[in-house]
Amino acid sequence: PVLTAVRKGVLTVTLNRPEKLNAFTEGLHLALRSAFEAATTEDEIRAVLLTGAGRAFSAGQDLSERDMRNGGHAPDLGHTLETLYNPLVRQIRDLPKPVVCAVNGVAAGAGANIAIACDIVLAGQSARFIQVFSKIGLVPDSGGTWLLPRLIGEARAKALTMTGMPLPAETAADWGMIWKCVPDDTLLAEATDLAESLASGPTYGLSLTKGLIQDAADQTLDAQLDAERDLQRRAGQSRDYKEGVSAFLEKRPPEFTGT
Ligand code: LHQ
Repeated sequence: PVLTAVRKGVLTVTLNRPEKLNAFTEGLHLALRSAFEAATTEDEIRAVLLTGAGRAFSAGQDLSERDMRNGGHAPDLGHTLETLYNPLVRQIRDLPKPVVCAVNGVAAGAGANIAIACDIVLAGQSARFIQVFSKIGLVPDSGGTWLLPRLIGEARAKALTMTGMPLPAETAADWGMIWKCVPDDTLLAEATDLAESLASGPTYGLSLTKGLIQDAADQTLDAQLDAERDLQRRAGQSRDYKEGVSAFLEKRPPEFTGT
């Protein structure tokens, strides 16, 4: 259910159930989990690109696994979140490497919130983000209730989640919910270029930056100033900092190693 390939330091992870709009099954979750585990442990991987095969990014949870007709019992969705969705969101946020997401079509439900959990999100012009949960009586999950108000503010977050109205990629970019909206036919090339350029960048410093920005959401300015002091001290000891300054002074492109 997931395709993976490593090239130029980028692990590309493609959700691959196109006939079901890349809806999440347990099998897809477990394959994704292995891919992110590899991204965590393998030094040659310095950035991740997440995208979907076919015309959708992901339609969220596969609802055919949730059929309660004919007397089927209501499943424990808390368990599903605890064991499958929450670990995935944590893997994306905790990975000390940049995660780029190329949203190639509709991103609905958990599909939308997993997309926006990534560090830099590009979407094709035809993509739409749908907080579809309210259509089936659920609450937004996969971090959506935390991320959305921070990205777009409470007013827009409440309206999107309570109406389930599709948000076009261009508006998502205007609102600051994603990094940018690009033509469909250049999306993958642009996202790949970005991921490759991050992968050849000072990835140790980028990982510290990712952590600082994420932690800021629930820190005071005072605490954040202290954290910047501590992490800048560490970044200042890196080979990449030395290389970056040397390359600048020697008027040549830097060769970063991520150390
Ligand atoms: C699907 C799905 C799908 C199965 C399209 N499942 N087959 C977390 C924890 C635990 C449990 C509950 O949920 C969660 C979080 C969630 O993600 S809840 C939200 C679940 N997702 C949805 O409710 C979205 C359902 N899908 C849709 O509303 C539409 O398919 C969208 C708006 C995504 C796309 O619409 P269209 O472009 O018109 O495509 P389509 O509806 O024709 O779908 C194409 C095929 O994909 C179709 O199969 P078929 O065999 O008839 O061709 C759909 O049945 C299938 N599909 N989403 N979630």
